[in-house]
Amino acid sequence: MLNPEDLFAAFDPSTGTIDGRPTITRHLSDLRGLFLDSTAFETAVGDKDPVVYTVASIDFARGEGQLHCGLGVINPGRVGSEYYFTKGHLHSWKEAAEFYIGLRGRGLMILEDEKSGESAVVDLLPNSTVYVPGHTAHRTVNTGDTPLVYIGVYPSQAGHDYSSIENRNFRKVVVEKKGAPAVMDRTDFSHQYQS
Ligand code: S6P
Ligand code: ZN
Repeated sequence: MLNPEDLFAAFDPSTGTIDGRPTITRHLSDLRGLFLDSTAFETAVGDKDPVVYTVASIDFARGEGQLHCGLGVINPGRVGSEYYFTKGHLHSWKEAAEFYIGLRGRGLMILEDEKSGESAVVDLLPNSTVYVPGHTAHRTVNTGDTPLVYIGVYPSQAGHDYSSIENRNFRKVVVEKKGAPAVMDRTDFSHQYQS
């Protein structure tokens, strides 16, 4: 059925909402265990447990060949020197690729091949796209001082697999160094925070 009311969706990049569609909100406490500095993390969670990001999604069409999309907004912020980021995931249907489209702000995507562990860190900027191949874990990082706003378009059957990321995390971290974002190997950093 070509029902214009289903096919059209108005979104607001300022609020991160899509008219009539659900939005999920991730607070800092939802990211426990993923940041390098656990002491800075608990301090930052504090009483207020700030919102790190929201994702509104359009998922009315399901099945082979169908597409979903998400409108993500990551607030600016850091835990210690590490910039705010998304949980990160593989797709449950491993072959599923995804296009990210930058709308506002500036950030990076950390990509990691699930088999070889090869990493790439790619700019996510307005008027640009990032292609996430299948079998590639992806995390989005806001390296700016304004909200990072983007859209992701992915097969309806992609799904989210968060568990492998929660267990081993990404090999690359993005930290503020002398006022600018720097990409480092996690192994070069983590010893500083081990007690
Ligand atoms: C879904 C797509 C995005 C993310 C969003 C939040 O495949 O990649 O819509 O869901 O960026 O990230 P995460 O890792 O918390 O799902
Ligand atoms: Zn995805």
